[in-house]
Amino acid sequence: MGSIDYSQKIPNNVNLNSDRKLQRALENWQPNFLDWWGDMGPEGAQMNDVYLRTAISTEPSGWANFGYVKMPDYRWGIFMADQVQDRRIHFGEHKGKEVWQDVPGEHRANLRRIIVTQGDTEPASVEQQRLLGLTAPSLYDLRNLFQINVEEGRHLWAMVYLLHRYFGRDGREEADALLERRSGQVDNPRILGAFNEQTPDWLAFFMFTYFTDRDGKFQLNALAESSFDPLSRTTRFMLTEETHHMFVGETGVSRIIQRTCEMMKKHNVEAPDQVRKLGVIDLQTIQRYLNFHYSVTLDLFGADQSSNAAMFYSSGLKGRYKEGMRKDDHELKDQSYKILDVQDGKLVEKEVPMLNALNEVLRNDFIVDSEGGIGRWNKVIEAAGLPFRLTLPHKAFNRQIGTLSGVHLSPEGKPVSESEWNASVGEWMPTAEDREYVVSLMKAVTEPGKFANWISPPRVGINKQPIDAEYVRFN
Ligand code: BYC
Ligand code: FE
Ligand code: FE
Repeated sequence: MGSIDYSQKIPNNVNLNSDRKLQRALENWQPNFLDWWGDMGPEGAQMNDVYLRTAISTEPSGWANFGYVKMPDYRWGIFMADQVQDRRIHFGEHKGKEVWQDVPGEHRANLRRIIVTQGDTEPASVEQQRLLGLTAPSLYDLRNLFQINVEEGRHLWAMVYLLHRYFGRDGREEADALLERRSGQVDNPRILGAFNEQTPDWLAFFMFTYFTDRDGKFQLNALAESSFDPLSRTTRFMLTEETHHMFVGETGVSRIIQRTCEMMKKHNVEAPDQVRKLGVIDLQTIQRYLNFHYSVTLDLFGADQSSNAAMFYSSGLKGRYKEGMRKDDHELKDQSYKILDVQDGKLVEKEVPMLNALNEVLRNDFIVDSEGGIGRWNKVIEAAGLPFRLTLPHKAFNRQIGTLSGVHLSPEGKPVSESEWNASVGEWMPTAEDREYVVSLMKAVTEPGKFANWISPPRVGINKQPIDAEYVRFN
């Protein structure tokens, strides 16, 4: 078990050739996916040889193989983690029963909706990142971008397989629609807010992969608990790939900070306009980007009180982060949870039934996890002997979804009026001028081992290759 059959048109470890009808349906979807990739995938560099990892097995030890691939030839496939023998439902109303190998009729619409929402984010992120290859600060970074892009494409395959295999005709229609929506398009946008924002520069890309891919980590972990076993197995394998995406984000931001601090020390300057004269990104702008990406990502967890969330949990469709390690009854019926509410423009705590607050529970787990990287980024600034510190803004800052969308708050959490907000928003969130400045730095560096002025080299290369390896070969 675990190994992947690459002799087939669609690589897979799900015995696809034992179901001819399904195989044909997916082989019909495949050229549409490739057309979408051609239109909306990375711009400009599709025919280059890229040093990519490809999954060869779903075993945690040695699951990937590295080699040069042209992106359109990447072997996108369908990979599931091995089935766990005698796996039981371990939360919600069906606790203790066997997990489902098929979709129970009464949960069909909700499961489809969860899978479609998850699936929609994957191509959306590729669309958001499609121009970044034209301005990569090094071949190392270019390769990492492309690695993430092909894997998000594979995550789309993972959800499309579930739709085709378990949801019949409406599943196939949803799979087609996943290739039709477009990030940021007014008529037919992607489903969730953050996936319709632009990712116009590499600072935005690294913030996105640090924060928004981390929403992926938490949502996938919650889905890995699902009683619908194929969803659990699929998402468990996706999580293996996700780790690298967040690594790219964390180290990318860290390397930008490191370079900025180096130049600040060398030239003994601290004021943002002077820092910019050195061709690096001032720490204040980094903080504003952080505020933006963090707050739009918090919105991805949904409303703080959600009857959907309660129903997803009670019926066993979606668990909590690390459900199995929590010491409670895993039904949560009589429990309550404190959330923030807005009263007369002020924030107050409010106790609500925990089942209805499960989006908030997951959001809080995400917040704790996000803090780790901020601490590590601050260590870089501290080591340079500079007083500046990055912080996560208040949870209610710049929110558009849920109760907290009803209040204006400073990043520190102070309620402000609409006019105060308008007067200060340029200090708190990236301005058009900030973005223009950052974009002005974005010039492709294509010589192996060379890095743009505004970012430090990484500490190590990919897969034990040297930092100056030719990670992308231009043809
Ligand atoms: N933008 O009751 P609520 C990833 C809608 S990222 C726009 O709270 P629910 C990745 C909501 O649809 C992981 N609309 O909803 C990362 C609902 O609409 P209706 C993605 C939003 O269902 C980087 C209404 O507001 N996976 O993998 O409890 C690169 C009421 O909301 C938003 C998942 O999200 C928003 N931000 O919670 C690549 C997992 N938020 O019904 C990939 C699957 C909410 O009133 N999804 N709405 O029309 C879910 O579990 C849930 O759908 C959500 C929303 C947690 C997202
Ligand atoms: Fe993904
Ligand atoms: Fe990802």
